Amino acid sequence: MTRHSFLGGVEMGPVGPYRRHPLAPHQLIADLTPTEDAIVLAHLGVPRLDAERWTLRVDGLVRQPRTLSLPDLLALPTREITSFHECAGSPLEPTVPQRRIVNVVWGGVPLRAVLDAVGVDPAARYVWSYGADHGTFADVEVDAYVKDLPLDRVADDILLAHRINDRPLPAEHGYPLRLVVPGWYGTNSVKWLTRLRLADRRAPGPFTTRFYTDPDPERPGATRPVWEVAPESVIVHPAPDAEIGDEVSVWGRAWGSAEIVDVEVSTDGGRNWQHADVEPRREWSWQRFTLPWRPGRPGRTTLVARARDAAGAVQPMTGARNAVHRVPVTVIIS
Ligand SMILES: Nc1nc2c(c(=O)[nH]1)N[C@H]1C(S)=C(S)[C@@H](COP(=O)(O)O)O[C@H]1N2
Ligand SMILES: [Mo]
Repeated sequence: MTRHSFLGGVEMGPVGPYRRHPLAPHQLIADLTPTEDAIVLAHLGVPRLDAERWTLRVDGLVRQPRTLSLPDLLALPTREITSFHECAGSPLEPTVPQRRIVNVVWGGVPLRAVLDAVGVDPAARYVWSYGADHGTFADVEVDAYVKDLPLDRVADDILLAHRINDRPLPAEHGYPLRLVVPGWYGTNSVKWLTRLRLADRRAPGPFTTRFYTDPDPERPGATRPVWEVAPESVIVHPAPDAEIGDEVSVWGRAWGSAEIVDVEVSTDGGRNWQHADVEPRREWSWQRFTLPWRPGRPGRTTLVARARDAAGAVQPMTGARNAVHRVPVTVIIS
């Protein structure tokens, strides 16, 4: 990989006070997650960037390479996108569900506008995105966090975001500018962007070739990148170990790259299933599902939810990052 030298020595800081536990599923009460409750993931630490010195370089297979300042970018038309934002979990344990999920409003410049301004060469097929952060992850030396994105995914919803929930990005979320790829796992939304490079192939480097690659179910022995979010759901209410009376409204959140068209809820640990009511998707927002439940008999039981997306994919019961969420409860009937 080419050395990432144009920024000079970027100072890296710890994740600091922002290294906190994500909200548990039963805490996902707000439709829009406040920024102070949003997940923060940083493999290499948090670079503290000086916006006055910061620039975004756009080069590679383009007609007119450009270097943009923050005022240049802020002068372009912006748009807002509400989207779920989920971490794929540790790339070292890719099948362990973490359920680090929030729903936020991003504000920024559509990537498309910047690509149109530089003129993309017809030979280009990918956008490589470089973060300013560097360091060591899992014993691998990293010059810069780099991810790639196929050009055919670049629609108007992909943002060079400078705002989250109506405020400038805090350092932890990528100040001054980050990529946001709505509907894809968070790992693809490169923070602290310094460079976009158009290329005719996928990016080399540990975060595209070694980490964040899954076995490809359609091609035995091959891998595929951790891009699209598999269908998933969590039960928000009732909370784990709640005591349930005669009637309760079981509800939760469901999301995925493809719209969720069905959520089934089991109130007996996964033996029998009932269709919940699922609200349609707005933009890339998570979708609420609801099932009224009148428990028939008292005692301990486990609630389970499983989502199905428009492409027909269903959440697996175990063994995957999007495996079903289970909530043990006690039914008390007087
Ligand atoms: N430059 C850079 N971008 C990054 C990362 C990183 O370590 N470095 N982590 C990624 C991961 S794994 C996730 S889940 C999201 C998290 O974004 P957030 O911290 O703003 O919630 O950022 C992604 N972008
Ligand atoms: Mo992540």
